[in-house]
Amino acid sequence: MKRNGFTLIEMVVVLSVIAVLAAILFPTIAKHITDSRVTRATNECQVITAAVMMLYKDTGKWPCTNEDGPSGRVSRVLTGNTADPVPTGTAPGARSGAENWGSYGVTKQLYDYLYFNNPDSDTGASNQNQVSQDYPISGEYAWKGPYIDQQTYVDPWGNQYVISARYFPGASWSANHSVLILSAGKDGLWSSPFDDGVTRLSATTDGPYGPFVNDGSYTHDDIGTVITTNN
Ligand SMILES: [Ca+2]
Ligand SMILES: [Ca+2]
Ligand SMILES: [Ca+2]
Repeated sequence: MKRNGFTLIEMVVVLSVIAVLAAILFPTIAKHITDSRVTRATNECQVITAAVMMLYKDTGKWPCTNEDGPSGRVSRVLTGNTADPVPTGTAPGARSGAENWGSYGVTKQLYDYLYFNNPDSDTGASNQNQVSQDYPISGEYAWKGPYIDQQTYVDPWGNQYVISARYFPGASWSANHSVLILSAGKDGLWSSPFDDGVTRLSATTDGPYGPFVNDGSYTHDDIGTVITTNN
């Protein structure tokens, strides 16, 4: 008997097999994509952390700006262009102060410390290397950047990373707080307390929590690193 194409039964069998394979593989593939994004975010946080440490080694200054900077201490350092989004929402069960990652105080862009020599209140390449306003460019504490090989960083979900620069050493409130560089993660919502640090992690009333310690009482997908400052 001569055959033309497939029988209905054959088509049903083939489509069923495809459907089963897709059902099996899709969650695996989706998880793999998510994992690779988490890895990228973690790597970028580490790259930025290393660059901040190099800046400090050369200039003796943290990217928080007090004596050199805009009026008011910088509370947050953002890593993208000013137009790139910074999440403002908080996730269900977010810790107290999580909203500060999206809104707190005076902000400045990371590239004004690590890519351009411009820690004062203005912004961008055209305002760098100003004598007595920006880092010195000669002498023992000279700025020797760029410390990063790209001007801006946004996380794998399109949002800026945020550094809790308020807690770099140099202000009375910075003691016993960790400086974090943090991504809001896949959900684009903040869960971690802005002032997460030594005090909060050791307080029995608070319990252990934060971006890296989870007591199981809440879930979050924030990603970040700690910048160790010895304060
Ligand atoms: Ca200036
Ligand atoms: Ca400047
Ligand atoms: Ca999150």
